[in-house]
Amino acid sequence: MMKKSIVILFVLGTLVLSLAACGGQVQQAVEEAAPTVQAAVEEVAPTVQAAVEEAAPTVQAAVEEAATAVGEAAQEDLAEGGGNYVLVPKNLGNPYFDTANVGAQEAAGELGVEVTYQGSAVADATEQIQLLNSLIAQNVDGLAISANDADALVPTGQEAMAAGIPVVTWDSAIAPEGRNVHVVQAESDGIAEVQLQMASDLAGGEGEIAILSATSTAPNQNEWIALMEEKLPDYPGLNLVATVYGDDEDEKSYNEAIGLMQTYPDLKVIIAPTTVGIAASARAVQDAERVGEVFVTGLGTPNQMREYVESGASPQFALWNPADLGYLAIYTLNAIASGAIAGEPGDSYDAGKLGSYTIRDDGTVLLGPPTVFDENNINDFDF
Ligand code: RAM
Repeated sequence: MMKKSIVILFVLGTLVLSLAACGGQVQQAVEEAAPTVQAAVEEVAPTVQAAVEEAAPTVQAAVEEAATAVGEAAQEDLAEGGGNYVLVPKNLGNPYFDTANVGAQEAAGELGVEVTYQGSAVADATEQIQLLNSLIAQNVDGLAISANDADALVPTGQEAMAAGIPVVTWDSAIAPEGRNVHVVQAESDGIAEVQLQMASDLAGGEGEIAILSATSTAPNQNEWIALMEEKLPDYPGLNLVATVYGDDEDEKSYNEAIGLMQTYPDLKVIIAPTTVGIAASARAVQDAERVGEVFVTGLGTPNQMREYVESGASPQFALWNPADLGYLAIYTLNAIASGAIAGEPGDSYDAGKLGSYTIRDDGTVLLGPPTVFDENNINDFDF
């Protein structure tokens, strides 16, 4: 409509100018012609519009075809190697995540893809979201994330997936709607059970226990703690007196452990379901000269815990192999990013030395059962 008016105005304007030049006779001719010109323009307009409308689907189809071709080419590229993925831990400076990165790099080498390891200094959801936003803007080929918050990261995960960037979580999950697949280190139920069992053994079946966790928003620890609370009635002699948070920072965890021993003088066991918390707690027990009275257990890496197994501060703890977890996360991400699988329940794919995996009905993949470490086997492990 706008265009039509402009054309009419232009034509009339030209005629008015000509009028001024040519005088009254011409003016009359023009005035007579004007309605005819306008009618002609109005007559043509629908035809032009119809032609544009007719062409639109063809143009759109061509655009869609081109986009698909680009997408397929990108997938072929990834299948041939060259994918640019990012392994995002909860935070940097944690040997557990560093070991996961060792496994991720091994997978990258085998797959011929690139994996960079990027995280924030502290285990914090806001900082993690900022990092992820910048990785999405860089249009990386895939993200493998250990999440600092299950719900806060959902919009970010959705944004990545909408941009065609697959999201695999591992270790600590984003809620299902914010990721494609979650790689579970071991059944949560089993992780909760083994920690209570170890605590009960160390306490001789009865006494006060406390939990020293990572951050208060950590999806993995919160799930394990909820399951431990649920199972606690199976251990009627154990009395859970407190749950505190060391934020996966060594010093804060150490101070929280000292605080627990001061507040609860009869405390028998600290369960730390975090590799940072368990090592800091064991050190605190040693420094407080409470070895043999207060025992530390939970989830730790053999290399960090060896000296505390020897000293008796932490005779027993559990974990899976974080290197295998990082390795499996990258194989899973590459299977989706390369188009080998859609990432749906029932999809199977190969994960190199770990064998074949199938996505379960709940959209997760399971690495395997945890290992319990003590003085008998700790020297068989080096991570
Ligand atoms: C810490 C982290 C990690 C957790 C391990 C057990 O390294 O909190 O998420 O899985 O502990």
